[in-house]
Amino acid sequence: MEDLLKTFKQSTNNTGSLTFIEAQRDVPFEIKRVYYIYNVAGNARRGFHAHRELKQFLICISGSCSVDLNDGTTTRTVRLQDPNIGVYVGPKMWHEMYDFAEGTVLLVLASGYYSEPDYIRNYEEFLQFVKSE
Ligand code: T46
Repeated sequence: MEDLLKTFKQSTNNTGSLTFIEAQRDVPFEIKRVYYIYNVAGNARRGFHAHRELKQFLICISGSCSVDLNDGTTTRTVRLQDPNIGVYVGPKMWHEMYDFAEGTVLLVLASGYYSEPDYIRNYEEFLQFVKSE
């Protein structure tokens, strides 16, 4: 699995920090949707799906969480805990998010509008989909 973590540009001075992300420059797609996940209980696990076509970047802009990324062969775990570091979650990547610290806000930049048919929520179906490509 190639390196999926990306450090975004940051401007810091004595008044604070500012991170900026430009579509098709800092992320390899046009951003069509932004959503964020918050108020997550520390013992909750989310995700449990892959996308057929959607490309996304996940960034913990506050707090921290862990993300398991599984391409059908290899599973990698990343800990997101820096507001200027994101993880790329492309198509055909089973992902689960867990171990959310209290107050965490997980920001997601997505290449497409919400589309339930783009989700594969069954793990066996995911493995079949990966093999068939
Ligand atoms: C993903 C991970 C990282 C909408 O109606 N519109 C939206 O744009 C989104 C993202 C979700 N929803 C609805 C669908 C469900 O009824 O909100 C509900 C919760 O979504 P879900 O259970 O899929 O949430 P997560 O945290 O498991 O997954 C989300 C994204 O859905 C998913 O695309 O990759 O975050």
